[in-house]
Amino acid sequence: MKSSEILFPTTIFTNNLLTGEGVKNDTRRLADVDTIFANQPALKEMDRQQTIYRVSSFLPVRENTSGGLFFGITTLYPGKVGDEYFITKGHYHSHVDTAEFYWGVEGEGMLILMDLERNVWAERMFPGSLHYIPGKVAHRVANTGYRNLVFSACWPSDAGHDYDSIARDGFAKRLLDMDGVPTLR
Ligand code: S6P
Ligand code: ZN
Repeated sequence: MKSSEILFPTTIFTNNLLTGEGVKNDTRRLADVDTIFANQPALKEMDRQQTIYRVSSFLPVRENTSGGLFFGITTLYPGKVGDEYFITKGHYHSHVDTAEFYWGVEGEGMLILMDLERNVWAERMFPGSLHYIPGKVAHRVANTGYRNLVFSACWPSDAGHDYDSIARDGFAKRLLDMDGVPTLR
């Protein structure tokens, strides 16, 4: 019975990291995500052990619970493989109808979106930018700046992640640095 009790939260969110109950931290190194980049010769010259991004997630309920929510914060480091900005792997949701919110916290970047017909577009990310990602839309983020890009996310606990479709078919367009201008090609 929690009636009349005043509780301290079990999970704390400071310095863009989560600590406490239900927290999961993941690190993605270049070696973990190298196949997502187009310029494989450029990649061979790079330190494959360098971290590309970190994800801190608060999973207060079991994966696949209907009606629950998950929360995450991602730090994507600046850098490029050839002309292509560092990006997250990207995914559709396994329950393809489920939506998600992303919002910009620090730095600048681009949210790259692709629908099931493989139309690709992007939204600029900056501190305070808010992005509603509808169901049936794959999503990945690029860091187009010179410092860390930090963004948060909130998604349904029964969304799941379909990484395989993106690993197999990729996004139909890549975000490239064309003379200093981020361009979808
Ligand atoms: C989860 C949410 C984010 C991403 C994170 C890394 O649904 O979209 O927390 O997991 O930004 O991206 P990815 O594509 O490697 O999962
Ligand atoms: Zn998602």
